[in-house]
Amino acid sequence: RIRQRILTRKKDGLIADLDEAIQASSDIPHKAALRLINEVLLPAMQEIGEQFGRGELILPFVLQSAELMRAASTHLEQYLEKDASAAKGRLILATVYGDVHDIGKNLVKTILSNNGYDVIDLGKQVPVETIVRQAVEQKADAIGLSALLVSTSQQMPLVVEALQEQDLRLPVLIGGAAVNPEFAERIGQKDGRPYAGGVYYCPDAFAALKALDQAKT
Ligand code: B1M
Repeated sequence: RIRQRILTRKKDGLIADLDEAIQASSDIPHKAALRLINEVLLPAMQEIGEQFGRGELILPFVLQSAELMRAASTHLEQYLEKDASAAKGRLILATVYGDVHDIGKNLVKTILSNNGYDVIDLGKQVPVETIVRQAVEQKADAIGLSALLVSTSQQMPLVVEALQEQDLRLPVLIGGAAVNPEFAERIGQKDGRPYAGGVYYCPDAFAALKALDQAKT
């Protein structure tokens, strides 16, 4: 039912259905909420993307489904366990310049914040200079970038270059439909010189958590 609501843009009853699914699940609420995100909401958005790609869906409909997805993940946040230990580190997070896609970024923020990281979310369409300046001013331990368009993913190497030029060594986490491990490897070096902070490709929000834990050790 929840999947159908996302696909057909039926908001009424969505929140009640989410609560019902959590209560009816044999899993604990935290696990049930994660399963809803990973096994229902994300595949539904994937399906929307495929329909849009095939020309079967117009853009305003994609936007409506995206709004439902946002409302659902915001509602599920209350069920996700919070790691109450002292902050493990600070991350500057942004969707790159020219790119308005922020659903994935917001999910990354939710998962990392709930797992002990202090996340400073700069929002979407954020210019390279703002990202680097904020990272310095906020004394960040890492930078997280999201890009869903092939064109806007080209902002990512610019961030790495700017960090390299200032001799900053912050790990850079990248994610979004426009990037892959090869891209991360490519932008992680310039003229054969590897970027000291490292560039980590993250296929999903949990990979971002793993990469941050890994970068700390
Ligand atoms: Co757009 N769009 N869109 N869109 N849109 C895509 C990305 C597209 C693949 C659709 C398609 O053609 N099949 C295509 C890109 C083509 C390309 O470049 N190869 C596309 C296009 C073309 C466009 C426009 C140009 C359309 C137009 O205007 N003609 C336009 C661009 C606007 C712009 O940015 N300048 C546009 C606009 C929009 C909407 C505004 C309508 C809406 C965005 C609403 C919003 O975000 N507030 C939208 C949507 C919803 C999509 C699709 C359908 C879904 C994206 C999404 O939210 N997925 C998308 C199709 C697709 O991706 N399959 C598409 C759910 C989200 C949870 O997944 O963001 O991938 P995702 O995040 C994942 C992982 O990637 C990862 O974790 C998340 C899961 O845990 N992740 C990270 C992401 N960032 C991370 C960062 C990390 C770690 C992991 O560390 C920091």
